[in-house]
Amino acid sequence: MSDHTVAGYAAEALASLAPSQLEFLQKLPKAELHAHLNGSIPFPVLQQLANEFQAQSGADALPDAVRASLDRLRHGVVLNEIHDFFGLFPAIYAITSTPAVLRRATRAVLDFFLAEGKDGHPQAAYLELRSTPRETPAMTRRQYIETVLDELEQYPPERAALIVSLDRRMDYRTAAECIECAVSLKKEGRRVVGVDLCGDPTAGNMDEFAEHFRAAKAAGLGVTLHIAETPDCPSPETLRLLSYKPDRLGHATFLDAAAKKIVHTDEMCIEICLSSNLLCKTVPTLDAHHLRYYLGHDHPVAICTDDILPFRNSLLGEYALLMAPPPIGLGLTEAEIEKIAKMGMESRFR
Ligand code: 6MZ
Repeated sequence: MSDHTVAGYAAEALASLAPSQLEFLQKLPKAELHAHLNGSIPFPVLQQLANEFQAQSGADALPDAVRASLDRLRHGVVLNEIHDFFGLFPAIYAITSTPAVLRRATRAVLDFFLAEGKDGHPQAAYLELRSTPRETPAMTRRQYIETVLDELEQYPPERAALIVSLDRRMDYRTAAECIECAVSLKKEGRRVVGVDLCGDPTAGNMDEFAEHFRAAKAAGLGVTLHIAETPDCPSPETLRLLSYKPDRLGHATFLDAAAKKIVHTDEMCIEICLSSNLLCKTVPTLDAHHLRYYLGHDHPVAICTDDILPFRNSLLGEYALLMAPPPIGLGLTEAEIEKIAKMGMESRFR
């Protein structure tokens, strides 16, 4: 498993399964709890949106840097390390910057996860989609969230809900505005169920975020935090984030013993993104993945995709990694996988 660029891990695992194993995974009700909207747009849809953008705004409307990132996404992203990954988003954001385009991108992501596939089953029985509200010349942050919700609420409540993400680089006022929007929209009966902390794992001052997560919890919103995603995430900061009492944690790859103790005591569900961690090279091999540790401790986990656009994976593919025989996958039994899928469903915010 040394030369994987995109899709390799999950695709190889899917290809190694017997038809009956594949059918078992397809039928299994699965929850997708960790998918970033702008990282989950199927590439052909993003390409179509980029073409339309150019047709409307002129051939030179997209800067060279944006075109270069689109080329990387088209050919399959090879990452040397996780910081390479964040540089892809300005290109995607240049395209999804109006309510009309954001709406179409959202619809494509929802369809990817929730519409019935060729096999007669959706990727996910339930999707908690997350996104960072962006202010652009064409929309306010509140309009951004409303646009996503307008599409998401086309699906019944038991199928889809929204998590509002705070980017670690946000200043205090911007993060406060996002939380206020999330809380007020929830009060209005809109389908916002939680808040998230994401972005470059080494950016920002996390002390400043305490109040935001307190306000979110007070309003009854679930809290999930990307935490200890890279080895250079300082331990005091990790403990500080855990003191905000999140319900779930994204990645949690580099928790030390003190942090693990809190995570176990408070039964915080770990959102596991196998392909993402392997492709971003924060985990060297599947065998070394921290999922093994959590399964060994009977600790709640949820299997998730993170960003299907750069990683070219799928929820079915991530489950195939659980089932495929080693070294392609973890070789878990159907009973074990069924239990994992159930943990994911039980860790929903609604
Ligand atoms: C941390 C990530 C991420 O919010 O604009 N994002 N943050 N770690 C990851 N793992 C590899 N993957 C995605 O979706 C894109 C944004 O999600 C965050 C990044 O901040 C990225 O800009 P939205 O819909």
